[in-house]
Amino acid sequence: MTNPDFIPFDPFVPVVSPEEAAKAFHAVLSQRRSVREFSSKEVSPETIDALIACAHSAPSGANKQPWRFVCVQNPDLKHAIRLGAEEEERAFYHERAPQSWKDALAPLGTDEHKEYLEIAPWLVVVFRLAKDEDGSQIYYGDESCGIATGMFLAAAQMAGLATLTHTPSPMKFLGELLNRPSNERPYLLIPVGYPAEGCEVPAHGVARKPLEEIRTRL
Ligand code: IYR
Repeated sequence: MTNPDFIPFDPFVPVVSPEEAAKAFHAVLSQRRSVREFSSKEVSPETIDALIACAHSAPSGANKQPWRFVCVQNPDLKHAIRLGAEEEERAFYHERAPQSWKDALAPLGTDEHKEYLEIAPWLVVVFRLAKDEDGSQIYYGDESCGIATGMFLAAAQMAGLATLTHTPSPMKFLGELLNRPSNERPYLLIPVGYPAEGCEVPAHGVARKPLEEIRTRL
């Protein structure tokens, strides 16, 4: 018997073959790079909303949709976020990070200075629900937020926008600065905008391990 709570599924059908469709998508995604030099060129709030709608289409454990996106455009708030992040990063680079981690980061040329947090037109801060608003449990919150965030990044790439997945650690200051409820945990800070003119990215980041190394066919 048909379940009355179910509706017919309306699958998306690409106009080209599955292989062609996937390769076309890969052609777009393969040009994505994490960017640390942003232009201050504006991006409309409607554009950011469209990216969030893409992220919000993600699957989640028990359809709990345990993500919240806080979109910061206000210069004073961006300044405060920069100061908070730089404080954490200073401690990271000068006290907390083991030498092996700093060595691994050396090719990126990163340090505690994060001026891009004020230059990018938007800082999209992703929060993960630790408990649902009604106090009920969240299932696979990390996985769900990871998938949604990946879809956000892919959508930004599709829109010709640059992003950075920034994780100042610990990120507790973000919940405080942005006045978030106690059931939310900061998950990721994503500056979104256009790359600065003449923006450079680490050469080594283009290289991907061969597919054969990361894929097993059985
Ligand atoms: N959060 C620091 C350090 C850092 C860590 C990783 I793992 C990176 O891939 C890049 C940076 C920073 O943003 O500088």
